[in-house]
Amino acid sequence: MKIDAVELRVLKMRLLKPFRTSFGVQQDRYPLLVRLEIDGRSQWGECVAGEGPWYSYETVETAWQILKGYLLPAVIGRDLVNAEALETLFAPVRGHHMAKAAIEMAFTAALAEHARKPLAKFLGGVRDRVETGVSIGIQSTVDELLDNIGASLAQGYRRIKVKIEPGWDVMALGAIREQYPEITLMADANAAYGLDDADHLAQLDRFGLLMLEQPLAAGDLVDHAALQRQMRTPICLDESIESARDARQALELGACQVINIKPGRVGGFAESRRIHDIAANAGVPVWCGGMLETGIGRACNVALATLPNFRLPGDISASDRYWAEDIIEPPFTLQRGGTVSVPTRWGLGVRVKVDLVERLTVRREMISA
Ligand code: NPG
Repeated sequence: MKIDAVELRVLKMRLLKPFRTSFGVQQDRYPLLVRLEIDGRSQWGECVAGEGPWYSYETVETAWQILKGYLLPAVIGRDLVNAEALETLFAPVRGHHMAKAAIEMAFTAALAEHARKPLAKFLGGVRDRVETGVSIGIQSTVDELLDNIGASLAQGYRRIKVKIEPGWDVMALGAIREQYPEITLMADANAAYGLDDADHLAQLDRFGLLMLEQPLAAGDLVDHAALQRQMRTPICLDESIESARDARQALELGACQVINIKPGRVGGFAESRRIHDIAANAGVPVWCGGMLETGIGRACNVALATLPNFRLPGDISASDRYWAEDIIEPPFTLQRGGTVSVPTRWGLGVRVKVDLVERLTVRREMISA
């Protein structure tokens, strides 16, 4: 199959509620969308890069530039038999996995459609529903945090993840456990601590957390291994794992016991699959993270999370958690048991609301050969 042209767009979308992490507060999301033209048909994809270089060095602006300047010229007009062929053409560009993933995932969805399969089946998925949880940002007060958790549980979410940072950890988690001793609870630090905090972090062991996500900096695999030796709570890595090689090295070092796979962070579905397999062979469970995606990225995450070793609930909440109106139809909704249904139509499996996308667009450009 051949990609004839690619349209890049940035949308401006207001989040229903501001989202606060240890990086800062986010009120608006500027999703970077790609629309591949293949055989006269459109195939949409989403880049998960953030507005600033906090979670990763990649941003909406750098992804646009790398796509336009390097990645798209390498693939437009070339015959591509599979996603690996695309990866080979992208390989000379170092890093920039988020920019690469946007194209790889859209192209894979096109391959699925061509093969007349839903994306999940095309990837080798084994489920028709995926378990999901919520990610609750840092709140101003403990009461607000508890209210927020209560509301999420009432909606039917079964796993609660809370963001933590120094000054908002032991006290906040203690208050949660007092009110909700039994819920499935985990914490995400987004790299806010250092190994000097090991004794402090070890206090989290008493809260029976499902896992502690990314306590230390992304590059600190050795320090994560040292921290894991000092804590009972399983450490999960997110920012640290940008490739299958990272996953292999992290597991060899004992740096984590769980891996969060975000296809947008690791370059797409093919690399996600490799990480999934490495973890499965090591007996380590994985789950699918989220990056405040629109329904397009969400559909990709849902499809990936149907693979067998996605054994823990993902951050794949329903569309209405973030958006007044999602840009896809039908929107993702929360189903019984805190799950989201896997689309059954061929390809990406959801319809993009092109009129709405048009109204939300703040920047666009067509790239062709
Ligand atoms: O449900 O999509 C979601 C958000 C889940 O907390 C979430 N994502 O660190 O994993 C993270 C965090 C994040 C969001 C990171 C946006 C970067 C950008």
